[in-house]
Amino acid sequence: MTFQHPYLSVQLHGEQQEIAIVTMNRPAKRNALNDGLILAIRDAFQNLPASVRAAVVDGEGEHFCAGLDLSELSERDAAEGVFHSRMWHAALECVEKGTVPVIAALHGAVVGGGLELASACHIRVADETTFYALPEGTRGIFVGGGGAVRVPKLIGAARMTDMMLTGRVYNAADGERVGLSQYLVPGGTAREKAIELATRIATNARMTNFALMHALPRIAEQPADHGLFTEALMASIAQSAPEAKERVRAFLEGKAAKVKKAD
Ligand code: 1HE
Repeated sequence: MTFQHPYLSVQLHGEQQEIAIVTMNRPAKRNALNDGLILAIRDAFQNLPASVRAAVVDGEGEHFCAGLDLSELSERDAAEGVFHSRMWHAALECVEKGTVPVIAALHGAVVGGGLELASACHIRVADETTFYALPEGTRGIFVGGGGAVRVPKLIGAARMTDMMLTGRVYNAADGERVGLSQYLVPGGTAREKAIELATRIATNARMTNFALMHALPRIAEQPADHGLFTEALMASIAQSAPEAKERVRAFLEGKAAKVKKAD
């Protein structure tokens, strides 16, 4: 355990302690994100130990996360609401644009702010019990944790509009079909699969992981000509790292794994 918080734990995993497992631990409230918990997520990602190369986020209990803690919503005026949303933005930015790739291990409810948190991660692994919703629409509010930006990038604005206008709930299989998750695994195995992926990601060259986290999303938002220019710069920086040269040499000398046919 590297991080002390009543509702959040960070455990290190792997031979070199290269995986951080960040677990929301407020199951009695379905891991509802109160201010303390969202700030703890920010602090955890800002202070990952130097050994960490990939992280997993999951939730204790029957559900990944029930979203914003609605019991804290009632007393906020408009200005406080803006600052509260900006606080979420800053916290989830630490997940998305931090130091290491983050994999969300999903089960049960992934709703509202829980889906916003999952969307800030780089890969989502869902087990068969997972379901997704944006109940903000029916609660008379709006997304405020970056969902308006990140969820349409996964599933398109039309599907998000439908989820919020109609309260539509996606099950795990349909969630994978539309792009909410990249992996669908048997019930109870999302964490295990996420750790397996994180372990593999942790062996990548650091500059490649950096490029995927920091260059790729920015290139996606640039005009094509700018994107191609940024890509050329990033490619050149990545390939000039000694680690990249070693990896390519190892392949040419027959010492590195080939790409295998998919199962
Ligand atoms: C909560 C919350 C919460 C549960 N805030 N307390 N999110 C929502 O609108 C989803 C609201 N939650 C639910 O629909 C359900 O709780 C679940 C489908 C997630 C889980 O159902 P279940 O039957 O397993 O649990 P439960 O009995 O509903 O809840 C257990 C306890 O957790 C109960 O408290 P208790 O004191 O009566 O035991 C619930 O009140 C409490 N609880 N969810 C506060 N969300 C940055 S903007 C983001 C905007 C949003 O995220 S809006 C969407 C909010």
